[in-house]
Amino acid sequence: MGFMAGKRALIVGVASNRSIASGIAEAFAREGCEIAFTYQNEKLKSRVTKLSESLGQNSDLCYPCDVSSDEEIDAVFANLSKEWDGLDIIVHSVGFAPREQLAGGFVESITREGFQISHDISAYSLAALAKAGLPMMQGRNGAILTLTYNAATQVVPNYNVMGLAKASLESCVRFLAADLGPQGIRVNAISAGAVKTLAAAGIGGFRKMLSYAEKASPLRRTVTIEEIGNTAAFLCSDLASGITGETTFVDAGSNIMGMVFDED
Ligand code: NAD
Ligand code: 0WE
Repeated sequence: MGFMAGKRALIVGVASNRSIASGIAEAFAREGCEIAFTYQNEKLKSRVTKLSESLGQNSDLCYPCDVSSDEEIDAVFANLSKEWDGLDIIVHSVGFAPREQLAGGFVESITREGFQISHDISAYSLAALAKAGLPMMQGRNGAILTLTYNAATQVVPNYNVMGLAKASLESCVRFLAADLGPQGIRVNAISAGAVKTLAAAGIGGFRKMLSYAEKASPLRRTVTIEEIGNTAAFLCSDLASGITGETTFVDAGSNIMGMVFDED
């Protein structure tokens, strides 16, 4: 029996089979967790329902949810509560800034609108999902998990306003953890190393970033969505019952390095 047997999770953020959320879904299913999914828009619906089916899940439990809409967020839980009498886990694997925010200098690229959109979609949405999902999570050992990136605390060229949004997201994890802890709900983040997903594909110089990680990380490689998924399964299971408000790095050790020398 898997270590998540009897758990029910909602996973937000699958866009393809390379999504970090897909690696998380795979690990959850393997460990015996039942999974409901959301998809951002109709274009992504069939990919999400196919993943759900391939993991042996009930693909009727796939709901549309653009996290910029309170109505769509509320509808997810209204629909899910018709099928499930409770919810143990919410996974938030969503991040977005308008593309032009992620190129060039920080001062040059940042705009009021870019700031607002990136913080709304990438940070506020975690609090919004927690708020709307809370009634279904009462009276169980609940867990909420989000995905962040080290540029929340250390400057990474071109990540720009997304770094500010991830800093806000990580702070949100701590405030949620403190607020929801008395109700038995734990809230954590995984800070993942760079992985080639759809969100990364459009980024100029991303291949260079991956090859830098291969040289500069202690493990001399990048991480896989399977490794992130396994850590997510642990953090959302009762094995991690003493962990909340924490950001756990799954980055092949990259974040510990203060300086890196060229080996050749
Ligand atoms: P991805 O493109 O597969 O996933 C991003 C998801 O965000 C997609 O499913 C997309 O539909 C969703 N999304 C964007 N705007 C949305 C909206 N308005 N409403 C609902 N959903 C929306 O890419 P990914 O790399 O798997 O990203 C998942 C998370 O992991 C993000 O928070 C990202 O910042 C974080 N992360 C990624 C990396 C990396 O290198 N890929 C590293 C660290 C952290
Ligand atoms: O969080 C991310 C990606 C976030 C992201 C990606 C896109 C591409 C498409 C947010 N918004 C958008 N908007 C789009 O239009 N990562 C951690 C991956 C990533 O993105 C970078 C990185 C890394 C690493 C951008 C610049 C520098 C490094």
